[in-house]
Amino acid sequence: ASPDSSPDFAQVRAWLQAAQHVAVLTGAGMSAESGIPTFRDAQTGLWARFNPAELATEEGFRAQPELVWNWYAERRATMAQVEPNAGHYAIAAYQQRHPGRLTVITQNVDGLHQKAGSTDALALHGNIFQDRWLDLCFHARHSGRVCAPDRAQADSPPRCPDCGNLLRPDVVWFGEMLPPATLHAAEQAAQRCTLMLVVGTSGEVYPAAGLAHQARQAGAKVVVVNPHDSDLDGVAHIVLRGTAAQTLPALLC
Ligand code: BJW
Repeated sequence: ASPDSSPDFAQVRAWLQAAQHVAVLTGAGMSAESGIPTFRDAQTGLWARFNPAELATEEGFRAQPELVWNWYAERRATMAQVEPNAGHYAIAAYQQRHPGRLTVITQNVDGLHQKAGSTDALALHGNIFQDRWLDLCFHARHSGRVCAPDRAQADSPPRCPDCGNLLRPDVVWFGEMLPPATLHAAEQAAQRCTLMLVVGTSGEVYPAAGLAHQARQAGAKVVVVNPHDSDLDGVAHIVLRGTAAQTLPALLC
């Protein structure tokens, strides 16, 4: 039988129809069918081939800025070429049909929800297409002007020509705080939603995964959409075993 005809699927459709507010928490699996690799899938995940301590921490960047900068430049180039999939579009279309009813909370840095039309997506782990200073820029602080980074060296992070400060990708690495206002808005959405869909995340990374626990504790129905087991299956009332691009269009139509 097709998953759309299962009783579980019908139950989730009924919850969606009755929902006053829906939160959708997404992870890397949301963008897998757009062609972006996940982090922790066994064969294809980035952490199967690359070391997160080296590439996704501030210490790693300070130790090998060129290596980390180039790894992000490659991923940025891949992400700039891909398109949202049917799952991203289904969420955005639902938001258009029901203004104010659905909040997207994403761990993804790829901007695909935004590209699909979900303009107010809460990006918990930042945006790979933006950079920021690694340290408070001495030059910018003293001149009162925004410093123009020197981008002459294509293979290394742009530097402040005066104080040597480096640009880094504006993403959240391990051990770093999430952007406080974004996390606060996500926590509010988790606590006020009556239904949370948890799509394409292993649920291994906190505080993002904690939002599903918060939603459940506040009384929301929690539904996991994932083709494989995840750490948040136990938090869910219903687990739909399917992919984002297949399941969400049928669910949110
Ligand atoms: C499909 C599919 C399809 C496949 N359809 N599904 C012990 C030691 C050290 C640290 C900690 C610790 N315990 C807790 C911590 C904290 C740490 C953490 O949680 N670590 C755990 C891993 C143990 N968290 C942090 O450090 C966070 N910050 C923090 O806690 O700050 C506290 C603080 C307070 C005060 C001062 C300072 C700090 C920050 C976490 C940042 C995570 N960053 C990354 C990189 C972002 C930039 C980049 O892209 O490079 O974020 S790591 C990576 O993991 C990325 C993701 O957003 C995040 C989550 O991964 P996600 O999205 O769940 O992907 P996967 O691959 O894990 O799962 C994919 C899923 O999709 C799978 O389930 C598949 O089955 C499924 N799937 N195809 C639907 N088609």
